[in-house]
Amino acid sequence: MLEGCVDWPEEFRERYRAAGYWRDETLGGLLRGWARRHGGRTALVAGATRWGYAELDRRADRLAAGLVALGVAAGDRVVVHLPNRAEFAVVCFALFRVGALPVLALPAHRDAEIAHLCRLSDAVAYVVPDELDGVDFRALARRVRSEAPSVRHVLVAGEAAEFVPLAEVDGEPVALPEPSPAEVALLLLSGGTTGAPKLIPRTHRDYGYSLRASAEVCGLGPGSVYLAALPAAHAFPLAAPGVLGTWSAGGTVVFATDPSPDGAFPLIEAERVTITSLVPPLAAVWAEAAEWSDADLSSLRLLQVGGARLPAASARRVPEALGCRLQQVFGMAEGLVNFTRLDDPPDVVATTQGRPMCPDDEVRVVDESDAPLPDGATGELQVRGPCILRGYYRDPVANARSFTADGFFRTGDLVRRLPSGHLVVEGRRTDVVNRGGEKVPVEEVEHHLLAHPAVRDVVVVGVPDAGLGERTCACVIPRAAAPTLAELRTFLQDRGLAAFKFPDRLEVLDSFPRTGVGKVSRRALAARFTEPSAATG
Ligand code: J2J
Repeated sequence: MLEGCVDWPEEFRERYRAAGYWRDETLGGLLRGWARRHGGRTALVAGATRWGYAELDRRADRLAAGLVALGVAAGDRVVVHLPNRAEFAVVCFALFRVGALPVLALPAHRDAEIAHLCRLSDAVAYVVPDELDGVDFRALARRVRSEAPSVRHVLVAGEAAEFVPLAEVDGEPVALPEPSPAEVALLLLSGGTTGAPKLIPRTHRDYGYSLRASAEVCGLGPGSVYLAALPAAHAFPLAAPGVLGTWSAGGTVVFATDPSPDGAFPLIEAERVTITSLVPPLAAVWAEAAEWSDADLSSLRLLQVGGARLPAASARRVPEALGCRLQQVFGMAEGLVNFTRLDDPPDVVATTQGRPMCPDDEVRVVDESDAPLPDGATGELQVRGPCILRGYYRDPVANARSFTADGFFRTGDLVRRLPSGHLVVEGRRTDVVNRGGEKVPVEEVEHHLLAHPAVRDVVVVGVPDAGLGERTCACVIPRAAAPTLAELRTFLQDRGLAAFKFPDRLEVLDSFPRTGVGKVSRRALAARFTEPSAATG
């Protein structure tokens, strides 16, 4: 296995192979099989682009040849920073075939996150669009390159300036050695952990199983049309079952670049979309828009909602407004995915976040000292299974904290398990604010804010928000004159942090409440600011 990764112990590898979860397959090889089986069917619709499976397969081979000619080799890491465009799919599959690993950055990430990812992974290449939402990604690439010397190539989808145009990375397909199915295929970003993004190694065979099983749970088939409304680089729209699961079932993927009703509804109507996945705030916006929109959404069969807790009232209203079924999905890039099932009673779908995808996912709910709790009691969720990582990439310190001695992953989520095995998410233990599905690691934000000259000390906490579930509040002890919220946001923007991490609110304090052992009490601070305040802005 790739250096810096932790493999499953032999006993578990045997078990997962014997049970048929893990197969001798690679992600690049899967596309070959899909192209053989569904060659003429439409795999991908993205803007004016409409490719069949055979076309996607052919393009992946040509790009793989071009990458090899550039010097990209098996085991290399490549930071892929592309929005929902056709190139996203071709780049990923070309890399899978080379045996190089895409590191999937989110479109919202900026200098701070990208430089961190490039350095952490020693990326040899960085793939960007020319521009997106008014941001020049070539300028971003120039800055990142100056901080991450390992990046030898910047590949640009579109106008490349001094860099390499992605369209010219092309060659006659060459025979490449097939990577081992046990090898790491890609590195996903962790959303749920403290501090800067961590990298999650996913192997060909564990990801292959995950997307196939997700597609089965969701009843996908060749008639399924999946709308990728959320960024495809995120684990939920990528493979739960998302883009890859839809292809494993022979269906069609439609890429949206704008997930709002204005962007998505016309695509649903035009392409007869049958399934999509959303975060809760977006689902609420869609439900509201469906009341006045005259777009024909009647093809929609299943709406998956996940990434953050969906309030039960929304869970009842959303499917009715959109005229489809709801499925709650509680997943994590670390591998566990829970789904409510298509035959679960409506009440279970409305009030739980589903049960684990795999029959051999081992789930336990524990108290503060890791002692197992009975069903119905709330505690931390710990999991082990065929798709669940055994260690973050190159992070022994985080690994010592995040895994138990017997290999269970400490999710940091506080849940309650029902006798049926369904889980109800009650909160989080780790310091991440879940801002409507976008995960804000508060320590990372605090670290940046502490560099502001007017900030003596700062704690960022989550406060309840009707729309997002939670939003961030920066509690600042100033040096002299207090900074304004706008100043802090501009400061973080200048430091190249993704905009969703900017604080939504500012509270200026003289001191922080402390716990009995003298640590700042985040809980007491958050409780203090659960009501809106006039002091923002
Ligand atoms: C409450 N909290 C949830 C839910 C995720 C499928 C779906 C989502 C993700 C994802 C994913 C939640 N209710 N329904 O990777 O494959 C919070 C939990 C979790 C963290 C993981 C997938 N669904 N969460 O959101 O890695 O706190 O993955 O630990 O981004 O999101 O975040 P992330």
